[in-house]
Amino acid sequence: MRRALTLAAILATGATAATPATAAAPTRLGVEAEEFRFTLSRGVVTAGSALVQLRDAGEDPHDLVVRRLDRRGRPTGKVVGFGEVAPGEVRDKRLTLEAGRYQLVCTLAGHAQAGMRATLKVVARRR
Ligand SMILES: [Cu+2]
Repeated sequence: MRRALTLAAILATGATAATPATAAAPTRLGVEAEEFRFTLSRGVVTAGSALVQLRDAGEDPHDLVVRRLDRRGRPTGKVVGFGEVAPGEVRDKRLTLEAGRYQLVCTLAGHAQAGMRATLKVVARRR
């Protein structure tokens, strides 16, 4: 009986980790950088703590800057930079996201203009 309960607890924990809507679990967002685009693991995340993983899947260095956009699409508030990553490199950062829209850009010369920009939608957490 005790063994069954332990197993149930493990299964419940696993289910929690896989469900982004669960209160305690941070949202995970993967961002793959390559020439010349970002590929996001999802386009919409829930507000709150988010674990963002940048991976350079290309052949050149890239960086990632995340900034919140106001209603008119202008950058507002804090800017979060991941710094430059080399091909094959992975960098994690924990961000606190508010509901709204965020812009993701590579700030290396010419990269954003060539297509390294993406938009992330952040929706309010359900109560
Ligand atoms: Cu780039």
